Amino acid sequence: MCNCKKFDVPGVEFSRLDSGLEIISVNNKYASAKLTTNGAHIFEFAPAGEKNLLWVSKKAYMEPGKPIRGGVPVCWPWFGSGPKEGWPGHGFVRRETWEVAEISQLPSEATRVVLKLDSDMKQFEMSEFPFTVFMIFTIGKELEMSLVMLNKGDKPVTIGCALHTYFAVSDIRKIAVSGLDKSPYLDFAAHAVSKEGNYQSGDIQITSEIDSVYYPASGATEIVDPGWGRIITVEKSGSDSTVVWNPWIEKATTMADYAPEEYTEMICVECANAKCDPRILLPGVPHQITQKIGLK
Ligand code: TA6
Repeated sequence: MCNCKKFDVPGVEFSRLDSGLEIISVNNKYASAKLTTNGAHIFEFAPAGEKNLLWVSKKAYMEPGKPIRGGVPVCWPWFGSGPKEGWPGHGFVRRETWEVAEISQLPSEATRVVLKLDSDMKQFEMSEFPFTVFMIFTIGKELEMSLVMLNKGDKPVTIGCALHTYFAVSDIRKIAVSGLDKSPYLDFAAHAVSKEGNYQSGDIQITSEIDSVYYPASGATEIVDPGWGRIITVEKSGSDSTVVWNPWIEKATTMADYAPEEYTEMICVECANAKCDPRILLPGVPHQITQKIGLK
């Protein structure tokens, strides 16, 4: 049965792009949002009267089976390079079509969307253990999203993950990211003097490529954007590492789904279990990472 028939919730519509990508559009009194079952990927969240807080490249692939350059890619069950030769970066679930498990209107009139991917659904060649993952979105004045992961196997497994959020900004050269002062970080930028032994001093201001994994970093961050007169707040739980990334122009030219001049328009601030913050999933014991984004 088509999802549109199964979930008749006020303000929720299903559609499909020419590419076949299934889109779930949500409009309620608090905000509008768009997500796709491809990768359980949200790519629009605009509080009422505001612009989209999320950035999407104008060259993004909007096709089933491909990750979308922008919005919030769901990176799981690994962060960064694949554990085996030829396995894609940032895990495989962002390339899979997730099932719509639930859509409902909460008493607050916020909209809840739950998407599910289960290893019983199909044989995932890159899955080394049976699993169920859920993405739970609550679309209200703020966007809350949780990645809930369950190891259905009989032995512990180690995972990495991230909610790889691309935030829209007026100009990368004029913003600041606060909340990571004094945090140690690994520096993966091409120009890094040393990958290790770095400590953040004050707010992050960006004048070249940044590709930093802050750890320990379990607190909230803010993206201060004077150009658009707004401060985006990012609260999180279940995550002790925060990733900050902007490719700058050089790296931007290496990505087919990213127009080089777009580097000024975005900043990634990612709620993660990345690098020094892997998690061990015990059989049958769920772990979740949650982020809540909004405007101050
Ligand atoms: O989160 C930062 C990062 O790991 C960067 O190193 C860069 O690779 C970015 O993710 C984008 O990765 P993707 O696989 O989505 O192109």
